[in-house]
Amino acid sequence: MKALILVDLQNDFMPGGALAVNEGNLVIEPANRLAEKFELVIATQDWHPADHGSFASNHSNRKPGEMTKLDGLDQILWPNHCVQNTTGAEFHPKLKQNLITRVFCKGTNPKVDSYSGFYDNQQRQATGLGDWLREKQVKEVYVMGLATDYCVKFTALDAVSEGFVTWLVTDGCRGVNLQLGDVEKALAEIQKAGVKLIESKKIESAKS
Ligand code: VGL
Ligand code: ZN
Repeated sequence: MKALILVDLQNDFMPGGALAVNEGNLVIEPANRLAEKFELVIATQDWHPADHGSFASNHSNRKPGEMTKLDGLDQILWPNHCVQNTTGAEFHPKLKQNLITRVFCKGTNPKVDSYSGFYDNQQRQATGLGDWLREKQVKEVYVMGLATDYCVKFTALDAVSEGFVTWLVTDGCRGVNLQLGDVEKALAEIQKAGVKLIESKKIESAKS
């Protein structure tokens, strides 16, 4: 069994959003196209409480982009984003949500950030995604979404280390690039870990 994992296709990561990813909106079209082809479609949803420790606004005199420590772990400070039950946390209005089998929320613990759809950044708390995929006999996952250099990267890395054959859908991802070259670095790192890259069109032609 194969599954498609759509990472954080939420308003706050779209152009004009609180943590806007350049061209983030352009991945909705491939997401909808591929979702039609997969029996199992998972969406991850960044779902922070307002007092989340990754928000610069929750630390005195700190700005987004600066570093801090959260529970001993290096943490980039972000603008407030994907706050639970706000419009910014909702999926892009054009995403065909009826094709989504299950949503897994992450980032709910205010004391630790969670980039991966599988675990928090301390690797302590599982979201349930790994067990759910195993229960469904999934052996292979296709990962795409936002952002390439954060949540997509860590979701793909955890997928490989959990033993899934893991593909990254190249045209289905866009990155933050806080530093120039971050996206390229992320792609190199995940390929080194065993993730394979593929274009959405290739998946469609193989599957139909
Ligand atoms: C993300 C930074 C903070 C992401 C989420 O979805 O890549 N990045 N929270
Ligand atoms: Zn977040």
